[in-house]
Amino acid sequence: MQLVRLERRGDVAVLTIANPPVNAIGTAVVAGLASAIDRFEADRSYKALLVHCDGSTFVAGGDIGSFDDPGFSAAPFNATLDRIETLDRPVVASLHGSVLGGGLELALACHWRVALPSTKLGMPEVKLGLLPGSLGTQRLPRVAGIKLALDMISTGRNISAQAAKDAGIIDEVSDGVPLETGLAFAQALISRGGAARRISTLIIPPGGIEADFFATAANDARTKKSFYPAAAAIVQAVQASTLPFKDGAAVEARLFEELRQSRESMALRHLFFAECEAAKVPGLAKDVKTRPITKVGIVGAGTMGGGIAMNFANAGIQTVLVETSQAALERGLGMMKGNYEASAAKGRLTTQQVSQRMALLTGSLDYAALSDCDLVIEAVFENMELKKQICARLGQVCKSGAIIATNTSTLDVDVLAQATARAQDVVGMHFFSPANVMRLLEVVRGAQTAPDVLATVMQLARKIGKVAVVSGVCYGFIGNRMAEVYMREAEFLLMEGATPSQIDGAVESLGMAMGPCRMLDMAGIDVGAKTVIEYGKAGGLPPDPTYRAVVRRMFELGRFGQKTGAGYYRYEGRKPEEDPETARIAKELAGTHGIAQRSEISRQEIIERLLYPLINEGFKIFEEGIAWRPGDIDVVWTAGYGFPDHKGGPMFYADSLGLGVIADRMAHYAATRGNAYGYWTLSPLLQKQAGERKQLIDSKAGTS
Ligand code: T1G
Repeated sequence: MQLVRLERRGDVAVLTIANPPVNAIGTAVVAGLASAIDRFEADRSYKALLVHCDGSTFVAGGDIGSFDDPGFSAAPFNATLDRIETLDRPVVASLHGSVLGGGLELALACHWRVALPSTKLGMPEVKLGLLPGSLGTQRLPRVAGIKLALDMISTGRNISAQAAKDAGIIDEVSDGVPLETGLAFAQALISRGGAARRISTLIIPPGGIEADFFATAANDARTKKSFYPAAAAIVQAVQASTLPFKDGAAVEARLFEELRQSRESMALRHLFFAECEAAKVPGLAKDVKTRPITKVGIVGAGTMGGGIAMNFANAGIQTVLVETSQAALERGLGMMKGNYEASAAKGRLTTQQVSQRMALLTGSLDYAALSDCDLVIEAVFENMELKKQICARLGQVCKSGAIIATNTSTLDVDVLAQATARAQDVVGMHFFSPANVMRLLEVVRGAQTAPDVLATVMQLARKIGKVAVVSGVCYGFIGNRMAEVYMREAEFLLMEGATPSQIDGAVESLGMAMGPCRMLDMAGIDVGAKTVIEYGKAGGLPPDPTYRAVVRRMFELGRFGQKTGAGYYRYEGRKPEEDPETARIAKELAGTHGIAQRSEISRQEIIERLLYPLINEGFKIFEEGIAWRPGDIDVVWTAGYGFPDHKGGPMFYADSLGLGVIADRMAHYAATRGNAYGYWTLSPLLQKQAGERKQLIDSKAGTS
């Protein structure tokens, strides 16, 4: 199929890019553009050139995959943009869909721009650790002003067609078919003798902004986004738009190339594709028929049930919550209303939207209210017996073909599926608290989960704005199973004399959003303790009396974290303060269990003991086929647990550290701390890859 066509429509040459699925600009498209421009230049019978795209969107950016090519260069595309801009007859871009990155840069090199009302425009390169590398940092400020340009490029946010018109980025918003609206605009231009307009010739008026504007922006980038080199580079590149165009272009080119080769950008580009891959279910045909979901039921209107319900109301799906008492039901509905009203107070929702969403949320004390739901999710607290009873009732009450989902965070989905007596309809949907905010959704496929159930839930996840990752059945699935070993070492370190802030500070210095102690204090030490206790009942705990001794002691003492004002930290409101009581508890436990305390525990040791077992567990999860791809594990930990995305997630980070380093340090801790319970035993895959000096990405392990 021809990626770029040039066809005649009267005295307008129509250049069509057809490179599904998003018309990304790669070398072949650039070559097609160049030859189309050659033909347009040679044929003087054309009075104007119209640039548009086939498919669902105008160009949505440069081909991200091509940025890893050693020989990549933005120069050919940039030279083509210069040719377009210097054409001596008017060039019109007709825009639709998501006009992003290189797509918007292509549009800005044209002389005129018309867009459908639903068009979104943006420069999201910063989300990939990059900056616009095809003159976007030079043209956008010239046409939209420095401030809006810097805001759009620094945040990567999209703007609407109307906002783009108001800002002078596009010339007209008109509904219809992009080809026809573009042709109409071009023909009108020809008949009124419209000229070519070249943004690169515009001069940014000096003095148009505060004298310290860029200095402030640069300082903000350096202090608030210190893990993201693109933030400061973007300020420099946009500031260079105040120079002559060619000089600014040279600054942009240098900075783009530096960022393209940065570890941070490689990590973020890896995550972009990992998120796309995570949505795919190996072996499942793309066109498998999904089950319609028009009404959802939630059992339990507590923190999780209410948060889960809000996701569906936000997507316009009717949702009924079932509780055991009117008081609990009203508490749940009231909490949701309060959340919406808080969003409205911040201007994120209108009062009308609050009412619309609340109208979609109803409550009942009777399971019969679930009988017409297409999907029912149980979201009661983590107790296997209770969940089995509820699943058995749902197996009876839910209509034929309804999907039954459990929000369990660690329990065996297959056991719950059996309890329903319709295991083929059952799947795990593990939301992360707060469920209406956290993007991650672990979709747990049971042994008998029907393929169309999996496909339906994966499709529904996108609709409610979640990043879904499929997990097999094991204790804690992907995220919590890895978090378990991470918390294990955190608590050993506490008993050995490290403080919560030393432990949290160590991993937060790498970019973790929140260290283990603050994380569990927020999620609730009682929640953490109960999962450990349940796991013990299921026979899953190592026969190690010191295992998670701290969280169990905290639970006994009623120190549940933020919710009780004390946990690993003491809380004045939400602010964590070191609590001498925690050190006393840890010291007492150390004494009970004969654990030697140390006054000095290095930051490096804390980082290694927290992250290397976590990575090792990720290797096991991959080689056992619990996760289909290492990237799935990276998505879980960056979208659900605050692992730094500029490090690409734990598995990408392992490869960048070097598997040999991890293997050596695991062996060191096995030797110095003892390995009676296998805490430091390497996964066979990690052992193999490290031994062969290979990376994880070189392995073909795991099962599809
Ligand atoms: N390059 C390569 N592949 C891309 C791509 C891109 N820019 N955008 C999407 N895809 C693939 C994606 O991997 C998936 O593939 C399929 O398209 C559908 O994507 C030069 C340097 C456009 C809003 O960052 O935000 O331009 O899995 O499932 O939900 O200076 O894709 O099907 O095989 O996400 O409808 C800037 C990234 C690049 C836009 C559509 N542009 N893409 O969402 O589909 S850098 C971006 C998106 C740049 C210039 C700089 C979204 C979308 P597969 P999808 P969607």
